[in-house]
Amino acid sequence: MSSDHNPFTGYAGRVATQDGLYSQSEVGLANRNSGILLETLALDVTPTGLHYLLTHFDVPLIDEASHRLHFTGAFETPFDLDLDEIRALPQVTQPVTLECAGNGRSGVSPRSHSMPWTYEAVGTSEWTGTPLRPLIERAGPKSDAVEIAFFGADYGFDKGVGHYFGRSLTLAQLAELDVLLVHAMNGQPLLPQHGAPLRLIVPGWYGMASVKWLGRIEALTAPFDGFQQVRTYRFRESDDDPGRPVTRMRVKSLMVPPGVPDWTSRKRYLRPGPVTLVGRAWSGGGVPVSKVEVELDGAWREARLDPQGARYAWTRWSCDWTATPGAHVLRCRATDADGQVQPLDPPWDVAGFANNAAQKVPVFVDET
Ligand SMILES: Nc1nc2c(c(=O)[nH]1)N[C@H]1C(S)=C(S)[C@@H](COP(=O)(O)O)O[C@H]1N2
Ligand SMILES: [Mo]
Repeated sequence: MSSDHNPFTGYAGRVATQDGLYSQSEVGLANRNSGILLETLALDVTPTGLHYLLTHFDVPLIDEASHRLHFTGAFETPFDLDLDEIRALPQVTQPVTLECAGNGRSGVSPRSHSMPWTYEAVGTSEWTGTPLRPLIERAGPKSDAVEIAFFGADYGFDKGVGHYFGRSLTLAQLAELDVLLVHAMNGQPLLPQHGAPLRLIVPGWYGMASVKWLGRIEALTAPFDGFQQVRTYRFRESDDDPGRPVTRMRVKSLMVPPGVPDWTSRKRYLRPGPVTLVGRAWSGGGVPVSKVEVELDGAWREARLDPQGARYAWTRWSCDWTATPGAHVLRCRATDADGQVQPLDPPWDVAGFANNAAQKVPVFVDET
């Protein structure tokens, strides 16, 4: 019997969650959207196949030979470009740290029913492409244009609303941000899951702004009201709060979990004696990290910071510790040049966005 019951309309609200217990749909999301392996935090650049993934709908499989990027809407001179034309423009390669705004969601209680990240939705890649600004200037936003919207080729439903993944930036934001139109990652053409053949990279902002599978850039004469712009990626105190947009990444640090793990619990086992803890720290908006502290044996100790490399890439830190027998919980927290410090407890947000609370790594130190 056919039914006209459409499960995507009449949205009944997100499923309730329970701390520490994950539903089948959350596990399904976690299987599609992998995080980095924290041991790769030892590297400046995350190996391509180990970069985190966040894809809302299905990965569109695009034929690069026929793909075109359309500049449409309120531009004086709309035009199209194919991939060869984009690769013939001035090229830059830049390491950029990308973090998902939902990273840390599992630490926020009650947890929003969505991709249940713990710490690992972050990575750094060397992106190659062309700066976006000259292309926007060439298309020439009309005098009444206020925002530029970026659309991916992926379509799906969220909260009963069907839409192509789309995000916008105001003209003022575009003037400030070093947005790139990229076709390569770590010296190889983009992989399908990372937006092949073309994506945006918005350095210094959470990942949602870096639209994958980019096909259309549209100048708008009114603020963009797309789902991914106004219905989500907003900091909200409660469900009826209109909220404030999520933009720049918050200051954060992570460590490579020391020692060796237990297979299923991932708890760490370490021998007593000297150990060098290492990790990475970053902040948003190109603001450098000024300090990293590690909590060892109940006291916060300042870590060594490597010199900051590229403006939008994370910084390596290290700290020596003499591990003493027993159970310990190691923590690290970063401070940026604007004086922003990571909190020890997760900041509240309905959807669990931008939880930059200090990472906790339980370790057990023993002779045997
Ligand atoms: N078209 C499209 N672009 C997208 C997304 C998406 O689902 N569709 N996810 C965004 C989010 S939320 C993040 S965190 C980054 C993740 O990029 P990655 O999967 O290459 O790490 O892509 C962003 N761009
Ligand atoms: Mo994200």
